[in-house]
Amino acid sequence: MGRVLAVIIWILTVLSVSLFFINKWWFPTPISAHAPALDRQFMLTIIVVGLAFTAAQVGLGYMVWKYREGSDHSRAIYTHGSSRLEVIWTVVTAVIFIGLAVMGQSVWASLRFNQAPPGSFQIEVVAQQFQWNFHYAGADGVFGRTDPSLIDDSSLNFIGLDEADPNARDDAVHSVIAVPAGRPVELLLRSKDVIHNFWVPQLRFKQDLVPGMVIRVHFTANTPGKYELACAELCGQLHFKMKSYMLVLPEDEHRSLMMLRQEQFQTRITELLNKYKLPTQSY
Ligand SMILES: [Cu+2]
Repeated sequence: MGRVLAVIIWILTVLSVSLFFINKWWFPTPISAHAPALDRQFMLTIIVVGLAFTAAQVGLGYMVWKYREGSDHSRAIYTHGSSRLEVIWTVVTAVIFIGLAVMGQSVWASLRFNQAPPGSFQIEVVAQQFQWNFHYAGADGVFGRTDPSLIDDSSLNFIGLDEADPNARDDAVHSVIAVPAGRPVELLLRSKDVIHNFWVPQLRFKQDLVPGMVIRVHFTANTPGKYELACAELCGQLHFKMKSYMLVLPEDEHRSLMMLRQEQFQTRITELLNKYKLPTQSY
């Protein structure tokens, strides 16, 4: 029985590791400027963790085989262990994992703690159960005033935009996020109710939206197209419906979209959603 268990452990190890080599179920093609660095870091982590996993499972199988019932070694002996060995593997593990964490945080932190580059295109994001609202500043490039007391979902004023403010007249609010290709984008993330999470897998970007906070993040999307946007935080009963699209548009197309007032803006977004197709990817 001990031999069978050892062999099962080894087979499971080989199967688990081979899933990563088949390369069938993997990330979608990245579209953002920071994605290659992030993917490299991810691969490095997977390789290190994969080697540790394989070594541990092969060792486990070996022990099960060697000390199985009925073998020459099956009689248990009492041991205090080896403090030296324990210190060595604890230090080695700590160095590897802290090292990986330190290396990985630089890309992550650069998108969150550094100021967005000058000339970034700003979008205010207001999440709510269970929809996304993206607030665009319009032709003047200035966001109209918003006030929580003006929020009225029944009249479709989801973000509390103050219609009396001259800066608000050319603003547009839509459930689709449209960003210019090749230009840095800064998001100002807010939530009206619970924690939501902005996630576009192709961007390699995921960020919580927390009630009471304005979280600033920035990224550059390089490949024009239509991509799925999901809320990646279980935010309530209809969480699964909290999805939308991100349009990455060539700069001219994006600029002319931003010149449009709310009604034409809506129509144009619908046209663009039909024009661009989701990336085809087999999983
Ligand atoms: Cu949500």
